[in-house]
Amino acid sequence: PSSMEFGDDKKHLIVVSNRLPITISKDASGEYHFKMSSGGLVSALSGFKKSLSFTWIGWPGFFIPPKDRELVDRRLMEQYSCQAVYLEDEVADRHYNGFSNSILWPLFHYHPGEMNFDEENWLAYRQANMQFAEAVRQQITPGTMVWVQDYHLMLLPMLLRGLINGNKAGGEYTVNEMHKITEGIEGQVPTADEEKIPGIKIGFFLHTPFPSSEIYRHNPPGFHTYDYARHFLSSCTRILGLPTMPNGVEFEGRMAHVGTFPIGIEPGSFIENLKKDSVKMRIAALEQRFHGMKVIVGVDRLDYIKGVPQKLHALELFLSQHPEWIGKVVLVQLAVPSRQDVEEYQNLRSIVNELVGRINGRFGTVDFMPIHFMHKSLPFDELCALYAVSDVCLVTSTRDGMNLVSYEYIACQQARRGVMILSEFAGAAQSLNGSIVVNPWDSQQVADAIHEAVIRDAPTRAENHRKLFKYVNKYSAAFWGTSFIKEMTRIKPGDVGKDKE
Ligand code: GDG
Repeated sequence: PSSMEFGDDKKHLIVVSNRLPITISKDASGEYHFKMSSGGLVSALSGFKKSLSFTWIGWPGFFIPPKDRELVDRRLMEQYSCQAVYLEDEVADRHYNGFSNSILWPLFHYHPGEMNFDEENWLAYRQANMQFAEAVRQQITPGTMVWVQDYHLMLLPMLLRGLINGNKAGGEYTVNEMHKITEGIEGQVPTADEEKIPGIKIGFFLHTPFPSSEIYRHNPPGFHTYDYARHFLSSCTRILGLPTMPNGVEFEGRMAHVGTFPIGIEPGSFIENLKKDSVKMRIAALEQRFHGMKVIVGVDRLDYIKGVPQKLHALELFLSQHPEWIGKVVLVQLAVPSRQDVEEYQNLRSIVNELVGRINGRFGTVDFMPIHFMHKSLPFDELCALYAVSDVCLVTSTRDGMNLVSYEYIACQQARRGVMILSEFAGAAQSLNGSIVVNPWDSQQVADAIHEAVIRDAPTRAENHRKLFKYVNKYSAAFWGTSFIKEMTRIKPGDVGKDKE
């Protein structure tokens, strides 16, 4: 996008996410190393680097001793325009594992059974959000736009409003009250700044689903799908009694605009990667390896929302009902280790290990195993090659904000035109028209979809892939980021009610 899209002035954008987009490491000699991470948000933002100046604020990923911080800060700011928020170990652990991933994550994905509430974790969540708010406040100047990412930082918009307006830190507590609440937790606590800074816009994007009517006291205005936005607004009305309209909610005399912004990928990076000789050679080797077989690919973080046990049950049912396919269909399941400090993730790992063992034991032979299971992450080249050689991609999430794996598979299927089987509970199911949509709890339906996918004729596959590919190309990560920022630029305080939907 040209700078014209955002107006003539080069705007300053602060992106805030739990983790910085830089991987920092410290070697044995104590020297620090910095590497840009890859990811949806990083590539989405690179799309409009020219028209905006931006600073990224986040946690560096591990404890950095105070004596090293000046050096780290300098490198981060000079090379990457990044500012670190230094959290004490206990605050970071309780904020990330304890509250974000043991309360908000299961709650937003309809997994109340996996929720573990602990008051101290909630206090650490507030504490971390306050430290982020203070870090952001130090970077803002009149007219700055702040874009907060995801469920780790849901108090941040409210706290920041409180800090920059110098009065209340949001609806319930003043900064001093919060200070008292968080007493006993190590770390820096911001104090209210009396000086007002005009024209600050704060945007928030939630990368997870937003469930139907639950209790939340915060202010997130961007969602992947229309349903999530609607759930949020009806929660505001039903639980908090706030006045809402289809595209916004009024809170403490302010209007918060609410909109739908489906995220995407940068398809070009996958398409270009498939053209590399090394990747082509790897594709050829894998095709040789799976010659005469249909390959189903599964790529999921090993998280209970991804429905990996449901996927395995369905595969088992398919093989038991269609024994003619035993030896001819293989599931390559990549399960990326995730949040291994949280007990529920350890339990899930045992369940999945047992199921894989049982199904391989039941249908496997000396020459053949129906499931190739990997509990690790693969290099990008290997991932692309795997997507490219697979005939089917199977996503059975029981809840998933969007699911970018489905987009990536489609981007890598220009030659093979494989079949996308997608859970109706993934946000992506609402946009990826051309997929076979299934209910992951209905093993029979998923087993039937697998059968349909492996026998589907080439013209039908090509027709569906054409539709899917067109969508994935248009609704890219850059499109997502640009639309959000454009919307933030466009909205004027108080004009929510006048907007068209
Ligand atoms: C959250 C929401 C929403 C996976 N294994 C490897 C690897 N990956 C990469 C994939 C993909 C990403 O991880 C996974 O993204 P998803 O969107 O599928 O899922 P979450 O991690 O749960 O993301 C989700 C998303 O936020 C964005 O808003 O869509 O619903 O849950 O990019 O490629 N990459 C490499 N090796 C691996 O082994 N290189």
